[in-house]
Amino acid sequence: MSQYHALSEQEAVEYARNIPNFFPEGAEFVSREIGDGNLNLVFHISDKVSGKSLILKQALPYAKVVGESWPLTLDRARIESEVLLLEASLCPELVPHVYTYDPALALTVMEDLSDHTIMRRGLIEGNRYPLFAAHISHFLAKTLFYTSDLGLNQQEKKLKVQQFINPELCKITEDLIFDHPYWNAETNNYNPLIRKEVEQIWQNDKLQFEVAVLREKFLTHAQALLHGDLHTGSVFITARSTKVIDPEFGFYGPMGFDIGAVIANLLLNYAGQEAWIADEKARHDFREYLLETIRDIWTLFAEQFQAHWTQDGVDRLSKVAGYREDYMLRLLQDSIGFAGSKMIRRIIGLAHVADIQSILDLEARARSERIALSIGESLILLNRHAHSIEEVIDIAKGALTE
Ligand code: SR1
Ligand code: MG
Repeated sequence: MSQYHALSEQEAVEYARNIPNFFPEGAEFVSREIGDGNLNLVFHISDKVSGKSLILKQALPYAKVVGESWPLTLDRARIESEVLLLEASLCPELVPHVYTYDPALALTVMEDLSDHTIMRRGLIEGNRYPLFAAHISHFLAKTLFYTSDLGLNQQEKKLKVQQFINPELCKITEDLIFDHPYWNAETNNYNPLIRKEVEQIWQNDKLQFEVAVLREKFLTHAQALLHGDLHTGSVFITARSTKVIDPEFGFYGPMGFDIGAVIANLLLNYAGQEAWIADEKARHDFREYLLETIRDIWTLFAEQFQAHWTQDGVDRLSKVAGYREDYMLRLLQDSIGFAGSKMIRRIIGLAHVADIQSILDLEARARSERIALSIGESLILLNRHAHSIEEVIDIAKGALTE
């Protein structure tokens, strides 16, 4: 890593110019640093003449959201590029194409998806994505089944656990999702108008117990290769296409963590719509669309995951009577619990989501935050007792009437 330094825009252009067989001779480059995430530099490089373009994504040796005082491993760039390649072997149409990875600069060269929109932004604007449920359930079923002990030889799986060991990024999740939001931690960042609700969460022993159980699963349950940060900011989307990006938090963990992340982020948007859609009927309809999407995601995921199980299950014991049904129920319960914890962290913890944070009026924002906290809390308390995705829908509807 001795060659490593953060690229300037000019250096990014020079780097792109030297990528073999991509840009033609005489290219006229335009470069923009477009990284708006918490951790990395992202350069969009295009050639005005040919119209060709690509993305250079470079990991910084610290968390950009906090600054140089929070050092962070560059190995996450390797993890991200290797997860993307593995995902591409399972569902190539759902991830960006990786052209090359440069370990010395912790830099990945990948397909430009600027004809897509970041899904979080699209949802805030009230756009609907009718194919998303089909696409994301396909992504989840494929990536989770075929990297687990169900779909992969168990010795091979253990080597993958080793390949994707990601302690530093997991530590961020362990702290920011499962620990800090539940006490008066310095990293927390919440709207002063919801202080009462936040303190109630800090004093809720039943809730804290469930969070401890979820955290234990996150720490110990190496079930499948996860994306690890599958929120709607990690999805590029159009009406016809879905691309899952940014798997730098990838590691072997509990499957429900990825499924729960998708559900949580749709519900955070559901809560934020309090402020975005003024007309009551239109707001109700959009929220119904979000709930329908959640129902479809779980139903389609469960169908496809079980079809993979029946067709490609490698483990004799996975055919034991009742095991598959029991596994699917535990998966649903985990997904619900993780969804709840992912909602609460976005309201109380360090990193928020634009669906709610960009509501400028603090009173209006607090209304959305209370809805999100109420749903998150109910999902966590429900998790180990849940039997159906319908219970999630009922909780979300109920939170509007409190
Ligand atoms: C310090 S990183 C904060 C958050 O950004 C990422 O997207 C993850 O969700 C992480 O928890
Ligand atoms: Mg990210």
